[in-house]
Amino acid sequence: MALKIDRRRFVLAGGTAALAAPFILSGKARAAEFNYKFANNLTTDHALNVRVNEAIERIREESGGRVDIMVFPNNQLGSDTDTLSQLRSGAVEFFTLSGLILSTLVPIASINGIGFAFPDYATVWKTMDGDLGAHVRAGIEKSGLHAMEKIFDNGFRQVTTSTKPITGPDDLAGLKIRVPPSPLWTSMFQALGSAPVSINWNEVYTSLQTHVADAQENPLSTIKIGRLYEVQKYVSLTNHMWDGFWFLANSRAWGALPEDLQEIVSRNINQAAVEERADSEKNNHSLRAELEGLGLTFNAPDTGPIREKLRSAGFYDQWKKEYGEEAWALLEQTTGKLG
Ligand code: X2X
Repeated sequence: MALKIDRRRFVLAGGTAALAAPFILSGKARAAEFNYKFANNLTTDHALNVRVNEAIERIREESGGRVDIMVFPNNQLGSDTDTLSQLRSGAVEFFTLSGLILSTLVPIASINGIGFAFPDYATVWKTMDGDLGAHVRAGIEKSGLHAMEKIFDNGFRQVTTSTKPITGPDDLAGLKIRVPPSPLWTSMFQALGSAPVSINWNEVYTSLQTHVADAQENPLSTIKIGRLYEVQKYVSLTNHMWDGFWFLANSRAWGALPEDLQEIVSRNINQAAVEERADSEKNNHSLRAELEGLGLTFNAPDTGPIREKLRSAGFYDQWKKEYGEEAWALLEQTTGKLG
């Protein structure tokens, strides 16, 4: 506050510079004590960016201008893999990342991506806001990163292709499908007999356009913001996996914030996550019609045989071993028996 008044006096004393006063006083121009960067892979119109931007405004106000967070959306600072390195080194202070991609650093973080684990959003939030989520966050904490309590929604993932609709496991066999860089994703589509290729999100559009891959899988909202309807023809509603974004901080940068500022930041970011989840669920109702209008053809296959294929390929047994009995039990606590 004191800083604000001093600056005003200074500016007003400057004669013609008084005209610039309103701009100089605006939050953005004020030099904050903590200037942090937040990177993410989504366009500015995605609900995550909309809600986090609102949170950043509240953080600026509630902290009296001490914390200012600058947003770098749409992989402006590099691919997800590159940005994760920047987060670890402290070149970026905040980053939202899929737990499955984070698993390259924190293996347990991919556990929510187990095929067909969640029947609905209610079960997702019960799990991720409950014991399993806490277990994953404890793992993240040990890796030099800090995760906010509430995970943001990416969504239930659906398969798109340029070649044919997926009606059952036979259509997945041999399919050149792009998956994000993560052992769980590759393992799952290998178990389904597909030919998965690991590609970061910022190269997905081009890889589909040039047929490096014929297919990919993502939630409808992400298919829309990535304009994938321009390079894909079919959407098959497989709901094969739920994926979310952890809001991560570099631990040193997080630790540098005094406790009162940590409280302001985490409360507001967690609020943004809860709001974004609601936006996302609401948007899902209209997205199918919207994407049909943009030229995509939808089908809803019986997913039982796809799930059976995963089971018989030993997918569930293998990943239960990877994560260990304790974590698997935490997952099944809310989802019921898997595999
Ligand atoms: O890379 C993807 O497909 C995306 C955008 O869904 C994630 O961030 C995991």
